[in-house]
Amino acid sequence: MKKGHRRQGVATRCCSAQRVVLAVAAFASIGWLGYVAQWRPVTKASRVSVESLPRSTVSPVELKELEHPVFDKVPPPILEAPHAEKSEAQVPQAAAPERAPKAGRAAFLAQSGSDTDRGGAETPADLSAPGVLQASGRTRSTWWRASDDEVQKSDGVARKRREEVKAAMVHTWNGYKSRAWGRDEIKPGSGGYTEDWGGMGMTILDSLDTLWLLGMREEFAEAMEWVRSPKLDFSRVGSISVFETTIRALGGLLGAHALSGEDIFASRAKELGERLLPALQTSSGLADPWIRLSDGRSEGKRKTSLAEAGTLQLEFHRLSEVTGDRRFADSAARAHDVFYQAFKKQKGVRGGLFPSDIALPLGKLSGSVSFGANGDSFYEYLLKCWLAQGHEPGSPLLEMYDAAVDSLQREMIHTTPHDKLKYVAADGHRMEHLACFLPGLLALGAHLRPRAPKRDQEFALAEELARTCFEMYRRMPTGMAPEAAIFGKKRDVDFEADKPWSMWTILRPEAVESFFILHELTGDAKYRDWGHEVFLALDRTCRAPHGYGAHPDVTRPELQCCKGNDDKEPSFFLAETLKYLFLLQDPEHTLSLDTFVLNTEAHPFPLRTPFQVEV
Ligand code: DMJ
Repeated sequence: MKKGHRRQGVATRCCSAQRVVLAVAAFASIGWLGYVAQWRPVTKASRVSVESLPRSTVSPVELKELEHPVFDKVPPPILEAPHAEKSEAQVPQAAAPERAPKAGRAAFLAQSGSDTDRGGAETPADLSAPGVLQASGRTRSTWWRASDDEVQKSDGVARKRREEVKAAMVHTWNGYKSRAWGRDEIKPGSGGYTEDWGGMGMTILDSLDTLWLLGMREEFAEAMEWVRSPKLDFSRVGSISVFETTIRALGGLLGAHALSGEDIFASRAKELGERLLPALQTSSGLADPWIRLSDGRSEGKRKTSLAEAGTLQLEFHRLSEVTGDRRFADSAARAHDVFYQAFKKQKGVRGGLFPSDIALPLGKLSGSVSFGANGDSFYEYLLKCWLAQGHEPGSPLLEMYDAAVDSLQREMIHTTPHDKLKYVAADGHRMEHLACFLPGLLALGAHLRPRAPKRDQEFALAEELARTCFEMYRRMPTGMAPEAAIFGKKRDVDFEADKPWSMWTILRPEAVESFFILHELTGDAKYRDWGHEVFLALDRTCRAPHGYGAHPDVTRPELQCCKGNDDKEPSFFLAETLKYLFLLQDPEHTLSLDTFVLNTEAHPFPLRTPFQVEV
């Protein structure tokens, strides 16, 4: 008899006898429902089925067989949950460095030692407070190569470009506001809407910090009032993807809190975190991928992916920092324990590469290795969680990240014979646009690991891969990159759009995310030029009456965007694509990569222990 996938509403590390009793009780009530429930792929490439991806030779492993977790460390609390809501609508003016300390802050300082223990004025607590934006500046990097003159010239051009990006955000925000306010996503062609994320106004939650960063303060205030109002009611939300809700909604609320300091975002984040918590409290330690937000019940999914299970920890860690409640970080960190055990035993894991499919509830790993759909952000969060948790040397997260980068370079990087373009692929020489986050990650990883022996090589690879991602745009007749490209098919052509499966575009952010990070670290104006070209192509190809939408075939400019199935504007377009395009062209932005970590949906969280470049 097959078991249903159950919710475990109990402390995370209960004894096995309790587990058995709970399992039987839970199974009796909901087990058969879980058994019949269908798997729905929910990760990055929602239009690419899991089955269509190439399979690797990695053999399956039962994660459940592995030993006890080793991650006993959890972050100490920083702030208690702020609940002092304001009664009247306000237009927030700016982050407020002069703000009085929050209620729990003194307590945190008392328990974690004096400021001088952690290095003087820039204390961890100070940097967690709203207002940190005022203190941080440009990222300092070994690879900076722009002269002052070049910077000045580039900044002048960029200031004009950032206004064009802002105008695009105004266009799409106005469309959403007038046609789909409070709905998950607008249909930009017809002016209709979708409620694909459970009906929690996902576009609002995902866009808050973009509005803030683009200086759209009145729009931000309106969005904040909606968040404060009973219209945002998590208790009425049904079946949701835990991964998507965490990175978009929880991440969005926490990012808005970090930038504005408005308490309502912290209290709404806590409320949402409480509702998501049952999904993390499973017997395997791997999150239940789908639950009902209204009552926490499992949808009984029998599969998850590496990306879904390994892309929750940054948000829940931040939620613990903000609320002072360790349950969030503790519960999410269990998945990293599980993955570390699999890594140490090298059962089913090859070097630092993990298969992307996970069968539940036992956690059996199988399938292909991927830095695109189903795998990508798992690797991203190894580095980013290590950074957010204090970036200590010797951390298991860092060990896994180092191994992943090493294996990636040895096994998955290829070069085209024609223009010597580097690309990343497992089998089949298919590179997804999703994998274009990798140049940014590799560059950030090289920057943050001054003692990594091959960091120069990693940084050079990052720049080469970024060039390939740009070429994926530049060489298409629309100027937009396809969802995936096939490399190395013909000797004299580097790559082609993956037709008929993945020649469409859905306004993804990964390439411009990498351009932003590389520009921050090098000052090289070419990344701004590339971002601007992408923006112009996007504006030309995907603009619709009520926003921006998908295009069916980037090789055919004569086709129109935003019709039928392409009448869709993902919230990540506002959360990420437009944000990165703007920040890339914004010389005045203060989101230093040394003081902030951006989650996989581009929501910024201040680092409790800022990174300092070694000189
Ligand atoms: C976003 O939701 C996030 O970037 C996620 O990590 C991947 N998929 C989309 C963007 O493509």
